[in-house]
Amino acid sequence: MTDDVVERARQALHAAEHVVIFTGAGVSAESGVPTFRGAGGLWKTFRAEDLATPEAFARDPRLVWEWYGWRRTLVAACAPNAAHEAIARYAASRRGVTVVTQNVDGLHQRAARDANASVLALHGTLFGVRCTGCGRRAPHDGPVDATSLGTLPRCDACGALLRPDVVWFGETLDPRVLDAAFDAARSAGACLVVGTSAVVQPAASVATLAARAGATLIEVNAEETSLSSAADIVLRGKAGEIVPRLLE
Ligand code: BV8
Ligand code: ZN
Repeated sequence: MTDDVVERARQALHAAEHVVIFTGAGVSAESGVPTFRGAGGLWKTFRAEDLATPEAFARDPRLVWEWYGWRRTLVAACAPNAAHEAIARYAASRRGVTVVTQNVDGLHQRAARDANASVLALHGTLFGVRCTGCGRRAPHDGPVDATSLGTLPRCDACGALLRPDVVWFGETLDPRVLDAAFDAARSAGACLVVGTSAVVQPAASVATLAARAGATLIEVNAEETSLSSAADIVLRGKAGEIVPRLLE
């Protein structure tokens, strides 16, 4: 990747009145959080059908909680990397920047807390629960005892099982969060897509909607993706190295 391409991307971002930054698991890879697809990805070892669907939870909530508890502990030991930090500083330092993430690891939010910027999390959070009975949501970041059905977390209000506050396959996304992301995409002059294979819908439409609305599409990814051919500028490499060069 030449300085010239980086400069072109910097200029496209600078010229845009509205910028959408759309991220996936690859932005957190250098923090030590496993991605989903590709080498070392979670879906190489685990089946989404067994762990990340409402049917899986109905069948075996203990197994699902065990897996989410493991991921929570893993992510809690990770810290935001140079890409999360550069994105948070950039979003806090200029108007018209919307950060949209598919990640449930909270690392953008942890970086943004220091930089005082907000994040649209399309797929929810590992560090929250939702009641399967009354629908109440609450932060929940402690360890989960998944030794048996009886030890799983339950709702204080109605006694029903609590579930991780993430969006599983076959579930609809929170319409307010999705609409806010789509609105930002439609008005973006530039869309920076970082570390996503862009195969999960409707999330991936953030990038395609922005491109269709005329935004310059900039992809930062270690590998080629389904989006690469549609991108105006492709920056091949690690998010933690490229993103700070683009945004600072
Ligand atoms: C829905 C959250 C409506 C919880 C996740 C066929 C066609 C189109 C769609 C479908 C279809 N069949 C089924 C569907 C729908 C389905 C879907 O899209 N499936 C795909 C897989 C085909 N979508 C849904 O079910 C969605 N809901 O459609 O609702 C509906 C409802 C009912 C009835 C009818 C309709 C809900 C989807 C939500 C799924 N939830 N998980 C959890 O995490 O436990 S998805 C999962 O994938 C992740 O959470 C993540 O958010 C998401 C996206 O993955 P990526 O972030 O892109 O990660 P990935 O590993 O794939 O890629 C990493 C990238 O990083 C790679 O490109 C790699 O090269 C790069 N990289 C690695 N290291 C670095 C790097 N880049 C830079 N630097 C590095 N260092
Ligand atoms: Zn309840």
